[in-house]
Amino acid sequence: MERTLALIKPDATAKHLEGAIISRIQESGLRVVAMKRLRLSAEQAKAFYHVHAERPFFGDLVAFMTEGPIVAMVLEAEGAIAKWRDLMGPTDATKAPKGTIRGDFGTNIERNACHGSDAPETAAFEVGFFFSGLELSGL
Ligand code: 3AN
Repeated sequence: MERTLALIKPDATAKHLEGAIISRIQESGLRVVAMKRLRLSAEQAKAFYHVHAERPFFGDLVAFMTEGPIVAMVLEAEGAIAKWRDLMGPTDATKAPKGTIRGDFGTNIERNACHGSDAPETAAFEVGFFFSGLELSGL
């Protein structure tokens, strides 16, 4: 069984899309094993996205990710990382097909409704960023 981190981003929580997105996750066969709602500080958002620190969009990304609450989840399934990325669709919501979460609920490459880990190493870092071992045991 594989685990991945999913975030419902501030654009989606502002539009009250949490329920719709969680329904799609559950209908796809991904199991929600942990979940919390929180608002990131700028320091926390910078730490989460540290790999993008040198990119020109970093400041905008941190401002966006801190503008409102997010929902963080750990999803579990065989091939959970790829499964969740398929369900989200491509990063740029303007290019994401209808039927994907970003295609249906996102606005552009930045305001794209959700996040998912892109590899096992990033999933391990990202799950550990939001959830403790205690929160992830016995689920
Ligand atoms: P993904 O989240 O699909 O793995 P990444 O890792 O390439 O995409 O990018 C991380 C986040 O940075 C994206 N979710 C997106 O919100 C933002 N981002 C990526 N590229 C751009 C860009 N050119 N302009 C603005 N934001 C971007």
